[in-house]
Amino acid sequence: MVGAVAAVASFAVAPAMGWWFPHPGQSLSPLGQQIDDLFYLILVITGVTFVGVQAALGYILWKYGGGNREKGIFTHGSHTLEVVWSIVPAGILLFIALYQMDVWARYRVKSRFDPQAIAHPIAEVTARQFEWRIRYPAPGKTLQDTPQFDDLYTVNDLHAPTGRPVVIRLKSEDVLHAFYLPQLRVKQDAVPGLVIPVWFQCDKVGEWDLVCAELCGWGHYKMRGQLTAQRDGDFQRYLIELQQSQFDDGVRVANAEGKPADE
Ligand SMILES: [Cu+2]
Repeated sequence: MVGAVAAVASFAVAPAMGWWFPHPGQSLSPLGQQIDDLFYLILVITGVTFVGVQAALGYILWKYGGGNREKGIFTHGSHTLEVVWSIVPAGILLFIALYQMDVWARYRVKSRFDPQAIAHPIAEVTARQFEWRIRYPAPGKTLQDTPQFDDLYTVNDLHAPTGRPVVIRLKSEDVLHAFYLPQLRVKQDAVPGLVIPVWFQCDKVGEWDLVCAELCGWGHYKMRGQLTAQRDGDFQRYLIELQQSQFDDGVRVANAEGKPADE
C-alpha cells in the first residue's frame, strides 16, 4: 500500500518538480508541447489502471485475508473476463495509435513540413565520431547539396532563429548517431548514406542541449553540442560575423589602422 501511494504521489508531483521531462518542464516548441500532451495522456491511462489494480488487490487482501477459514474454490477462470481484458487494452492501444497519428505526421511526414523552411534549410549537420559538424550557406544564399566555396563551418554549436520552423539536413559521416534536442523533444537518427531533413521550432532565446542519443563509440559522451536559439536579426548577424572571421585575411584590420594593405 505504501508503495502504491508513493507511486501515485510521484505521478502527481513529477510534472511540477521537473522530474518528468527534460528541463524546463514544458517544451520550448509548439510540436514538443503536443508530444508532451501525448505522454501525459499515456500517463493518465497507465496511472488510472495502476490505481485500479492496486485498489482491487487491496480489496481482495482485506476481504479474503487472514482469519478466513473458508475452503478456496478451484476454477479454470472466466471466459467472459478474459475476452474483456483482451478487448479493453486492444481498444486503448488502437485509440492511442489513431490519436497520435496527426502529431507523428507533423513531426515526420515531409509533405507536412513548412514549405518555406524545407526550401531553405538553415544548415547541414553532419554527425561524426565524435562531434557535430555544421555547414551554413553564406548569408543570403540557399544551402546546396554539395559544399560551396563560401559556405560557413562550425563545430558543436548550431545557431537557429527563434519563432519559426527551421529545417536542418542531417547526415552521418561514419556510424549511426542521433540528433537530439531534449528541450524541444526532437530526436532523429543520423544514418550513414542518408540525408534526413529535420524540422524544429524553438520559441525561446537561449542555449539548449544538442546531444547524441545513440551509443556511437568510446567518445559518445563527448558529442555534446548546443543549440543557440536567437532572434532572426541576431542569427543573421552571427552568420555575417562567422563569414568575416572565416574569410579574414588581415587586410581589413591593417586598413583600419590607416596603413596601406600592401605594406
Ligand atoms: Cu554519436
